[in-house]
Amino acid sequence: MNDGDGTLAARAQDRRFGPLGTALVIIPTYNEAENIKAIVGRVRKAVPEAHVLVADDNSPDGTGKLADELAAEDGQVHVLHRKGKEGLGAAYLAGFRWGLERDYGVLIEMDADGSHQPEELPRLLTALKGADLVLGSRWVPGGRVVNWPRSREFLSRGGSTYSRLMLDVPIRDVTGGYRAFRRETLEGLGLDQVASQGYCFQVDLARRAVRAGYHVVEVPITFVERELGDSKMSRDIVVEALWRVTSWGVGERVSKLTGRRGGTSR
Ligand SMILES: Nc1nc2c(ncn2[C@@H]2O[C@H](COP(=O)(O)OP(=O)(O)OP(=O)(O)O)[C@@H](O)[C@H]2O)c(=O)[nH]1
Ligand SMILES: [Mg+2]
Repeated sequence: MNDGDGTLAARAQDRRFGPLGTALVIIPTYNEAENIKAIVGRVRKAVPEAHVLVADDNSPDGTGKLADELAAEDGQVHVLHRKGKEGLGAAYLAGFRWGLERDYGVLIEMDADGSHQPEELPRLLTALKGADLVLGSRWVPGGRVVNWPRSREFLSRGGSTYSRLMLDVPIRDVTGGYRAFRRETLEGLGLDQVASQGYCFQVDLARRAVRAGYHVVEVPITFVERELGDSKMSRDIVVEALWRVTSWGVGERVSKLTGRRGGTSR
């Protein structure tokens, strides 16, 4: 027997996965006043038993206050107010910590701008019954993007392919941010060592999950480009992703050559 994908998949099939427990949908926000009410309403309708946590970085447009209004009306909606803009990765880490301190069995990542459709969440949760981590994927058969310019698709596909080859992770959409984690998976990833902020935050978590031997499953999604509000995508985010992925990849190759163990360094 080899140690390749086939063997890992067979091992996962033999494994028993426990019940899922209550899900917490974490939605990081920075200036999403135009989107927040609609997205929370859609999540509550699509998966009524799930809770929602809005992790807001003190958005100048008052997103946090709108989220407070939603929370006042609905006991399953919660708000984590953070002091200022620190990036998507830091907001998710704070949201994960909040959820892990409580009794949630599943922690979900979802953007506020409607790109990740809450109506697809039941499919992700069904897949998680037989997995440790489920990734909503644009780049597996059946997955697609709606209303993206060619340039953006090129960047995203290229970024995923580069990361997959550089880091040797068998994942088609490694930068995507629509994901469902079992609590135990997050607990096993070493979140305290995660320093990544933007897109590479997602790459970092995915490679940690693969390295740790978790069963990661990609489920096709239809990703819809935001219609309202402004993108927080920036050149800095792309540059951070590029240099971190490159340095992880080079670091791992050097470790292999020198016989030392690599994998989760910053
Ligand atoms: N709390 C917090 N949320 C953030 C921050 N940066 C981005 N977000 C949120 O993270 C999610 C993804 O950001 P987007 O601006 O949509 O990034 P994107 O999807 O790559 O860009 P678009 O395709 O233009 O939408 C959204 O819900 C943002 O509000 C941040 O610094 N702090
Ligand atoms: Mg977006």
